[in-house]
Amino acid sequence: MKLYSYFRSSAAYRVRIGLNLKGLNADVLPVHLVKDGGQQHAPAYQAINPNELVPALDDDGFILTQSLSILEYLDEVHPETALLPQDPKQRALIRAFSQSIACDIHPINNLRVLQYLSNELQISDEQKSAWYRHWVELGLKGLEAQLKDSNGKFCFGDQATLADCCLIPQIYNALRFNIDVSVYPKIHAIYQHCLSLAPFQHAAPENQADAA
Ligand SMILES: N[C@@H](CCC(=O)N[C@@H](CS)C(=O)NCC(=O)O)C(=O)O
Repeated sequence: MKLYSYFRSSAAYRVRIGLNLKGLNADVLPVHLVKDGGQQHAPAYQAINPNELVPALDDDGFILTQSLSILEYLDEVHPETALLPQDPKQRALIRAFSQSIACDIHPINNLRVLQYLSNELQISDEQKSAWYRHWVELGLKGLEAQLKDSNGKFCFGDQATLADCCLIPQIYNALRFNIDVSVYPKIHAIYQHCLSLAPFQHAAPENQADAA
């Protein structure tokens, strides 16, 4: 298996966590999102992901994009250490939580959106930070509320799931933008716990070969 990744990409970070939780090995192929005008825009990479985004998984010639699809595919093909439980209601809640991050919070704060705000709309760095903080803080408030019945070590119980694969990279990103995550006590505790575990540590941006 090959994973097209960028060390700081939170979507690729989700997949790296999932692979590690399952004990699966993948060759990580770096796609630098800034260098050379963004290697995700190079024709060779466009042939892999026409959306010009990381991650992409190549499983023996089967190419798949979208981090949540990749994680669910891995979960179906390699069911050991399941990322989704059997119970339909729990599965649905975990998917809803994961999609709150991957569909609602992340896309409007993605690199190309922030670049458009700066380069095309010419907003200042201060305004750009205000944009990021506004949408992320609103999103985290909603996530904390979704965890109101959660009392385990992870988002949904005492086993890591798809939700944790999505939450940890989003919090890592929020901290890079100096957002105080301690005001979200459940999220904060889950983040601290996950950081102490090898599958999460090995997936962290600073531990990637392409980390600057
Ligand atoms: N919905 C996609 C999002 C992928 C995505 O936005 N990746 C970002 C990095 S986290 C990217 O490649 N950005 C490049 C750009 O904005 O040009 C997924 O979950 O895989």
